Amino acid sequence: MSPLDILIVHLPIDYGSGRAYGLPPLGGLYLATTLRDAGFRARILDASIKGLSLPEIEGRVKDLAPHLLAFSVLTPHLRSLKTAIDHFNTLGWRGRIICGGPHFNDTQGETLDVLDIDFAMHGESELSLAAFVSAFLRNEDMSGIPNLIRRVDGKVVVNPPGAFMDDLDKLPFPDLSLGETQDYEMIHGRESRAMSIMCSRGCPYLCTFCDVYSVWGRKVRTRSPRNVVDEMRFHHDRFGIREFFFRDSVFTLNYKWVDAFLDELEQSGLRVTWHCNARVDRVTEPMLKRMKSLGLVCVSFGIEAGNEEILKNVKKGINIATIERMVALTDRLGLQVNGYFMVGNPGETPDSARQTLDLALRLPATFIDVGPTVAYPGTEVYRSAVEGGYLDDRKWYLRDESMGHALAGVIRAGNPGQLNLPGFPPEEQVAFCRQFVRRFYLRPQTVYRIFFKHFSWRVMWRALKFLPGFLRVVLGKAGL
Ligand code: B12
Ligand code: SF4
Repeated sequence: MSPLDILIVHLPIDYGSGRAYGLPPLGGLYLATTLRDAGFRARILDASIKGLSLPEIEGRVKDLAPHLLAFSVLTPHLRSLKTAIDHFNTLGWRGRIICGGPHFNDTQGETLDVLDIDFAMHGESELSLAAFVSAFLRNEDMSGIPNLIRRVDGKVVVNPPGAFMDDLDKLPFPDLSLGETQDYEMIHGRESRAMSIMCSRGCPYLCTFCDVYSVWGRKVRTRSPRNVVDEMRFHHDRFGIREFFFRDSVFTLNYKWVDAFLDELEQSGLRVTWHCNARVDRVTEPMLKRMKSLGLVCVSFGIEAGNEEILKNVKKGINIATIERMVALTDRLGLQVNGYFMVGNPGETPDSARQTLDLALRLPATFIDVGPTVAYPGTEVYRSAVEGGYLDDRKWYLRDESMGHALAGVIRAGNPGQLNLPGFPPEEQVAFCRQFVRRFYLRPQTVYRIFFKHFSWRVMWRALKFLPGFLRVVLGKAGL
């Protein structure tokens, strides 16, 4: 086999953690597919979903022998990224390394100072990475490549960003066959295989903890409904995928677009199951009903807090009455609700956190996802945490220690980027999150909702496999 031009790797946060449930990483897939279409030999290795160990990753890299190794990086991956880079450098790895992803959008050149790599990229990268790979392989000048971060004479130079792509229909359909990626499934999915999909990039809202704008900006760009349904058909026909999760920040943002999409989906005759993210103030009864009639099974709402003051502090733009009304409506229409909650935003106290838990217990939600607020660099919460002195170390993300993260929605460990709030320190926030998960899931209503109200053998089987690990984490026997 001839060597690859580039291998794009999504690293695990913890090496050797074993296979997890989850969906394909769209970042790496879009990049690899764009590069393939531009004539390069590109592949993707999702070491995150497989929870590979470093020697296993090394083995795959040696087999594929790419000229370029590309890592897709969220802030919590910095520790495993540094370990990987040191490892490959120690091995005398002769290829070059480039990194990109949300972390580099926030910190741009800074991280190059602590990582022994030559290249990184910030921002939307499909076109700029293709330009880079071409220049790299031909040994051409790189000064004009948008978004590139590199060293010139030992100094880090950040090239200016390129314009966002305005016609997202020009993106290729992310091609799963560029990885060993045929076995993705959601823990609460109805089918044996599922795919992530995105119809838009950008979000106009201002939630202070959110890092989405650093990659995509506030202006929303949207694919045409026909193009999205064509993509669904592509995954369906080529890989037998019948379940999709729309990862858009707010799938229901534009009511006209949603209508046009549903028209296309109806006309296509595709029989699929799907999930989406939405805001409680951007859904209506007729819309939810029609979405359900065309395969929607679960809506994930960003609820965040059960205290009006905290909702205001994070600029969420919703109130508790709307949350209660719309979650009840969604449930009444026979859809499942997944609620995203946070603990430890500015102003949070143990009392306000308890109000959030009370709200979660009151709502007819089937699933929740709760974690402590982490001040990702680039977000407003980061800036206010630095100003308010809530971060013990403003460069916490460069610290060589465990980055806590959620394990399938269950908080496993603390994170040095949590806010050290008066009267509510990070360890208590983590302990509270565990209690939150325990109180929500280990009660008859939730068991009924998950297993009996929407009965599925697949969900039952996955839950049984997942149960021992889940109990170990929520009962505090693993992680900390
Ligand atoms: C889907 C999603 C997930 C899924 C991932 C499933 C999967 N396999 O993809 C799940 C639920 C598992 C997840 C988990 C987490 N996520 Co998440 N997630 C998202 C979400 C909603 C969409 C990601 C996506 O698919 N984007 C679409 C693709 C096309 O964009 P992209 O990946 O950014 O890639 C583009 C560029 O970044 C760049 N790029 C990316 N990789 C590379 C690599 C190279 C070499 C180059 C040059 C460029 C480049 O080019 C790409 C194309 O333009 C984003 C928010 C958002 N709207 O982006 C948050 C987001 C990425 N997640 C975030 C976080 C914090 C997490 C968690 C840490 C949360 C937690 N506490 O547990 C975990 C980490 C899990 C892990 N093990 O890595 C943050 C990241 C913040 C940061 N600075 O790191 C985001 C931005 C949301 C937020 N909170 O603001 N997440
Ligand atoms: S949390 Fe959701 S609604 Fe708020 S800014 Fe981020 S993506 Fe937009």
